[in-house]
Amino acid sequence: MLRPQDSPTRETRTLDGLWDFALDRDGVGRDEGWWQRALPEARPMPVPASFNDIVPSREFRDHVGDAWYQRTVHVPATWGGGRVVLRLDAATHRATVWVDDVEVMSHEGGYTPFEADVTAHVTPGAAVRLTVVVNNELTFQSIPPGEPLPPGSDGRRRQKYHHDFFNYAGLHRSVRLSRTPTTYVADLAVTTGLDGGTGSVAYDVTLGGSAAGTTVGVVLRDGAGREVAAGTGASGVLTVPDVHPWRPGEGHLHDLVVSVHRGDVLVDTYVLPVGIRTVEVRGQQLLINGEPFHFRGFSKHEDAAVRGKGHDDALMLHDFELIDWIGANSIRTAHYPYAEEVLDLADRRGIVVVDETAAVGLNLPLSGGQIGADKRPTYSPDTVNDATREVHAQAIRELVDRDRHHPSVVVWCIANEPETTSEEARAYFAPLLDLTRALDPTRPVGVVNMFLAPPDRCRVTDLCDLVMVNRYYGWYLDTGDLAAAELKLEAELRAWAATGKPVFLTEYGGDAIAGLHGIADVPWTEEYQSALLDMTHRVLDRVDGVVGEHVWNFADFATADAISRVDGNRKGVFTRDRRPKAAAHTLRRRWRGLGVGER
Ligand code: GCB
Repeated sequence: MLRPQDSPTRETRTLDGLWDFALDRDGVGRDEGWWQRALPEARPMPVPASFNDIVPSREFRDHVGDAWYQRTVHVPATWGGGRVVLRLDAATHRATVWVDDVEVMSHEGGYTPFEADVTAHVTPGAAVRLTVVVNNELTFQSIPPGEPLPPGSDGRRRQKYHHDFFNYAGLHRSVRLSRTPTTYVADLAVTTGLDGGTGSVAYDVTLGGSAAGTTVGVVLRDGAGREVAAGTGASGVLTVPDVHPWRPGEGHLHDLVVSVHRGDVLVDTYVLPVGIRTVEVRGQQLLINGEPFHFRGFSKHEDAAVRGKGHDDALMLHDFELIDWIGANSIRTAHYPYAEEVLDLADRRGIVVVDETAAVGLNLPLSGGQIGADKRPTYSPDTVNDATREVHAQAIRELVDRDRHHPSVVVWCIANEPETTSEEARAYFAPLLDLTRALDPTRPVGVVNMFLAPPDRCRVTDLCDLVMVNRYYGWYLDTGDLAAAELKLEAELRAWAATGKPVFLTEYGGDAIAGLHGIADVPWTEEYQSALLDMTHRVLDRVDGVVGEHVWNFADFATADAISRVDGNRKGVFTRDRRPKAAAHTLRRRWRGLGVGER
């Protein structure tokens, strides 16, 4: 699925802004056909945003079930004779969409886009009623999983989930209506290569509509707009002598301009930004353009006060400025695919990305922050099962399809901290890893490992291209005893390095309440958080085979209520409103190589 864009042959309109909104408290909207008329007791709701924190009430924050969005859409009179497409960049966790009385699409999964050709249901020059019902229920067959709890004392529905971030829901990203020609560029597959100073761009164009009498041509332009290669035909390989590659820290992009002609008439044109670069795991190194790359950075979250997981350009830009300020070179999209705008910016700024599905919490022994509380097997006919794996496979397909053209993305991460010690886990993950490689043979793929599955017990990491481990020595283990933590972390990382694969510490850190200080090793203080990071870095610098360090987390973020969480998870190096804690300066000194007294 190609993203909508403006071009000489295409036009797009965003439908962002205030929509009408109604919580479906009693779950009656589908039976009563709410899409057929104005929503009952509608109130305004911003798109994009989570609905949870807009209205100051627990009813909104903790709502479980359906929530309805509606607005009027005017279809431009100039759009006659074209193809009209409606696209939602994300609806968390699933949605059904109606144009007037007609159901046009449904989608499962909260973090990837979906679209429908609605040409037959709209009239250029007239308006339609657009209705979207979003549902936030989690089950063992959703990604991420969850399950219903008995109703609360107020009679309201409740649910439990195993991941450590608030279950925000709603229309989190843009909604767009666009017009394309009826013969159009429907899909593009691009693979880049490098051989010394010569780059290559293999391309394959799929046309939609009637291809009769058309010719396809491509032109590749460098960042300055100069034509560096050209080709004819729907597929081929472009060669770029003296290529300017995309590389970490320098997001040089080319534009691949695809043009479809019928005779002399331009039928459609589509422009895809392309970064010419290679990625490879060789021995214990991860190579970008043949050069060893060391990940320095963070896992993040899409999370902010008021708007929850709603995408916001200002916050995104500010975060990238902070990433630059601190000297990081990479991020991980924990624990779900982020807005496509984030990857666009990472491409342009040369920030490297580990791109993750929303498969987090496939681990019942680690439940509600307690280990061993839930005795049920994670993988069984009644819990995570074959149906879950099919939903998971679809999430992987949609992630790869959406993000395969971003040069910033160098690793696919198909799950965070699942249960991986059982034979069932191996049987669950082996086909998913195979699927990811079949979809994209050009990038390494992995599953993030958690501490209950050390090297001698894990049944999944040996199937991965690299070792990705989250470790909280000094926080959840050896709390307050950094000397003990240092010994254990080193022993474990050495054991992972002995597997011969590159080792990436994908999470480490501890909570700190900004402004809380202490002299000795006192957990929750800013000093302790810094000291824990320093301890971890000493270990990382001693162990060969380590290719990356990603701190958990870039910023404090919202979680479900829990006695171990103080208004959310406080492992941020920045507060939720992006003020640096002492740890931010600690990291900046390391990552920018600053000497004593330098700022
Ligand atoms: C983890 C999880 C992450 C949590 C973090 C923590 O291992 O991957 O989602 O937020 O630990 O702070 O407990």
